[in-house]
Amino acid sequence: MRIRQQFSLLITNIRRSLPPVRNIIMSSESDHSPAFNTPRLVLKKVLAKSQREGDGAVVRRGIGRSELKNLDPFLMLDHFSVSPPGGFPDHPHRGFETVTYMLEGAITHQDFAGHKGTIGPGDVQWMTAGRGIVHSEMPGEATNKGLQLWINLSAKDKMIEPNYQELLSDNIPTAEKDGVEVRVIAGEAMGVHSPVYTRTPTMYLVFTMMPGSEWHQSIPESWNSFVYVFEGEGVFGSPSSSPTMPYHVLVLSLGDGLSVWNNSSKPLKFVLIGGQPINEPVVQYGPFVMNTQSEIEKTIEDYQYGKNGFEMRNNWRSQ
Ligand code: FJE
Ligand code: FE
Repeated sequence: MRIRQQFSLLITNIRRSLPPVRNIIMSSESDHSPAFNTPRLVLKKVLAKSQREGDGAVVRRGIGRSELKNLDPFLMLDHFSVSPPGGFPDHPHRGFETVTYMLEGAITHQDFAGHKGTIGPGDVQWMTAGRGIVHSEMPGEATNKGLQLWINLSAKDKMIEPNYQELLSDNIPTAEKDGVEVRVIAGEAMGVHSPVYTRTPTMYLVFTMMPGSEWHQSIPESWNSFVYVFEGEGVFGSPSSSPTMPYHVLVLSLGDGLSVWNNSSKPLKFVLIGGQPINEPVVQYGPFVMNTQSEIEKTIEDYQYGKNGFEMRNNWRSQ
C-alpha cells in the first residue's frame, strides 16, 4: 500500500480549515464481496440527447430534462461541448450551486466581483451562487467538454454569500484498486475523502473501470443518486441487467450501495452522484431557484435593479 499525503491544497477562499488529504491509495487486496443490505437497482434509464444551449454550445442534458426533473437535490446535469466563438456569456444565478468538472479543453470563468479563473482537464470549480452571482463561462481554443451539475440549496442557505472552491486535478483525491480508479470530487470512496465543503450533503465520484473489473460502492441509504455514463459500457445494479451505453442517466432506487461490472473489452467511465434530499418546494425560473413564486419575483426585481446581492451587476461586463 502506498499513501501520499497532500497538505497544500490549491483551494481558494474556502471557509474552514481542511483536514489533510490522503491523495493516492493503491492496494492489492482482492475483496469483491458487496456488503450491502439493500443494493440499489436502476429505476429509470434515460438517454441525454444533444440540444443547443447558451451561445452556440451543445449540451447533453441528463438531469433537468422533462423525464428527469425531480431528483432532489439535483436540478441539472449537462454534458457540455463548446467551441469559440460560442460560450455562456454574462448571466446570473441565485439559490443553488454549480459544479463544473472538465473532461477536455478549458473554461474561463469571470464574475462581477472580480473573481477569474481557468479550469482544465480533471479540474473542478464548485461555485456556490447563494444570493447572487453574475458571470461568464467561456471556452478555450478548439473543443472544450465537461460536466456541469446544479445542486439546490436549502431555504436557509439560498441567500448566503457567494463562494468558490477550485480544486485542480492534481489535488483531487484519487484511489485505485483491482482495475477500478475513483476520483473523489465530493464525499468519500476507497478510504479517501474530498476536501470540498458541500452545504447540501453530496457525493460526486468519477470512476474509470478496466475491462473485467467490478466495484461495490456504498452510498448513504436515504440519499437520491444517479449514474451518468460518458465512455464505454457497464452493467449497473444487477449482474443480469443489460449493459448501459454512453450518454445515459440511470436513476437509482434507495439503498446502501451500488454494484457495477465492466464485462466489456474497453474502459468504462461514469460519474456516480448522490445527495441528501432537501424536501422543500422548488420554484425555478431559468438561473434562479427559490422556494416560492414570490421569491422568484423578488429575485427578478433584485437582478433588474441591482439589489440584495446583485449590486455589482450595474457597472460590470466580462472582458
Ligand atoms: C444558464 C442557459 C444556459 N449548462 N453547462 C440558461 F446555457 C445556462 C448555462 C449553462 C452552462 C454553463 C456551462 Cl460552463 C456548462 C451549462 C447551462 O450557463 F445558466 C441558463 N440560465
Ligand atoms: Fe453559469
